[in-house]
Amino acid sequence: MIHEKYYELLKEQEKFLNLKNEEKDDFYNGVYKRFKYPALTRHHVPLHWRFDLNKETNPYFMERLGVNATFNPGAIYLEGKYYLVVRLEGLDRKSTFALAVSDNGIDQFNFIDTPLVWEDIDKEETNIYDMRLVKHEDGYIYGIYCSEKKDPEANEFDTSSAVAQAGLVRTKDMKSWERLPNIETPSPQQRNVVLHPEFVDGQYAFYTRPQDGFISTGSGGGIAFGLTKDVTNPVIENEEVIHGKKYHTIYEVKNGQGPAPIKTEKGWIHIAHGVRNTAAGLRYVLYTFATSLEDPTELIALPGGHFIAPYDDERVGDVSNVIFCNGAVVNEQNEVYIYYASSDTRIHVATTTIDKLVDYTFNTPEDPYRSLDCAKQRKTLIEQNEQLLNQ
Ligand code: M1P
Repeated sequence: MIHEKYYELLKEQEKFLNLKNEEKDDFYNGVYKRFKYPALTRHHVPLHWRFDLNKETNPYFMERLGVNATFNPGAIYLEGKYYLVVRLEGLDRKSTFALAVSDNGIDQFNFIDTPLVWEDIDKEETNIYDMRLVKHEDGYIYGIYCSEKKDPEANEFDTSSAVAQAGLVRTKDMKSWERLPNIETPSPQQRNVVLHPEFVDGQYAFYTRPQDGFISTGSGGGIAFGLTKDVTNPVIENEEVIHGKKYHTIYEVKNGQGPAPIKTEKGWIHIAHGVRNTAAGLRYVLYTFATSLEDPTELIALPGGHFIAPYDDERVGDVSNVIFCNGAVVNEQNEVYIYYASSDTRIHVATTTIDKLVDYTFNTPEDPYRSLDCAKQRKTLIEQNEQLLNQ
């Protein structure tokens, strides 16, 4: 028999799930729109994913498998619908992947089926997270994610050190997933590995992030590029850094590719995250850059500063002061939906268009890297505007 509390909570949740999202009216930058409410939170998770509904086995209607957070989703636009593969973190800290879908991409996301599972090829793999979904020209949809295990080299008292590698799965229908071997690279650790959607020189191309520590990138860091002939045995022999970390920038400590780059007439537009240190800990923001259509390792535009940073309530969460993005989609109207998570807790959407993203990426001034040069840069803008205003 189903517990009566279920129907009471379900009614409330249905009201919440039907809420319409609205553009934030106190934010304007001309680049993208922000929305009043997060697009997806842990409150979207179906009740029957969290509670045992049976009154006999759960007389107090206790939450048996709670959800701590829903964040860092991979995204894909298929047949007019917006799909997210959400990082769904249980109360036990383990992340799983769960599929949610919406008709309009900004609200009413519904979780469907059950959390994703596939062949378990590595019993040491403990945590999985941050999937990038990429529709490749070979016809498959690939999911590249972080596959984490306890560091086998750690001493017996060290129960925190971990090794991160790039896990790889693929599907054609978003239902059955084929697990491929982890991607091998010359680096001891990898996170933020992303597949380029097209073949490059007849090979599969990946963005990687060489790192020799789990949190700190150590001697590695930067967004790198590497090729492999065989995606079913993915070995990348060379990683070439195409955008590195740099002193006194928003990517001073580390950076990482976000979703797969978006192809435009002017170049591949990348959304990436940059990390800097502060007295309050690491600060994660998003930035964009462009690479050449002829040579995807050639950087051709790099706006200065951040593209999206934590704003208002987004600043606070499980890991505060973090904006992270591993999912963005483009629909038939060339509208771009950027799914970003705030503070490792909930998912938001920002919307823009291809034209605006190109304008932003190619026409925003570069970071002059020195304060006095920044002052001169702003002085020039002010003087040009004053001339115009005084005409
Ligand atoms: O906590 C912030 C982010 O930290 C990691 O990102 P990076 O590898 O660039 O440091 C990831 O664990 C990410 O999931 C998380 O949001």
